[in-house]
Amino acid sequence: MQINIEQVVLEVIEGDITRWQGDYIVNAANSGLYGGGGVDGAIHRAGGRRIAEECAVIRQKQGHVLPGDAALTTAGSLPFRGIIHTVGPIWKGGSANETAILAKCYSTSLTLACQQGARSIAFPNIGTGVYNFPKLAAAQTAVTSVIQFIRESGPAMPLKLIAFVCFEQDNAEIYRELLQR
Ligand code: AR6
Repeated sequence: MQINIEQVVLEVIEGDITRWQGDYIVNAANSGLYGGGGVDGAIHRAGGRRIAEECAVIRQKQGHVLPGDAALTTAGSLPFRGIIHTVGPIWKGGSANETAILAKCYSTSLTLACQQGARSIAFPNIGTGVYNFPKLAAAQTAVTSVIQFIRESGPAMPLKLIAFVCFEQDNAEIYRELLQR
């Protein structure tokens, strides 16, 4: 399912983000960039140990990545131009700035992608697995943040395709419904 916002295609896909085709994929990482379960585990497994080695270099150079921030590595053996590792908020009931942090994950990742001249990027449903962010609220934040970024960036923005890759069917349905509105 696709919609257009000011020359940019927003797409909802169901599946494994490591199988997507495009320039950059976003990883839902932890602050230490240590790898883990969920989409993080899938990306590290599929891309090989070079990704973990690059994450270790980032950790040594700049310390932990704060929630809402992002760091860039190559994609190892995956066929992407790179991987943007962003750190979502751990859900603590909603009063710990979780929504603003999640929105920042999307805008920071998009900024980083644009700096690289990316034409396409795919996001997983950041925060909605191990970190427990409620799915509907997370999708609303993701869509709002991405649309706001597109509107603020204007036509010079290199990104032409932004995909929401949903591993779970219920998330895909939530995104389809939100984008149809
Ligand atoms: N492709 C796309 N989405 C996926 C895939 C995949 N291959 N596998 C899982 N998902 P999570 P978080 C979905 O837990 O909540 C890690 O251990 C999954 O169904 O991966 O931000 C990190 O190291 C869910 O909808 O990320 C951190 O410690 C979404 O990805 C922590 O988990 C996010 O779930 C981050 O937790």
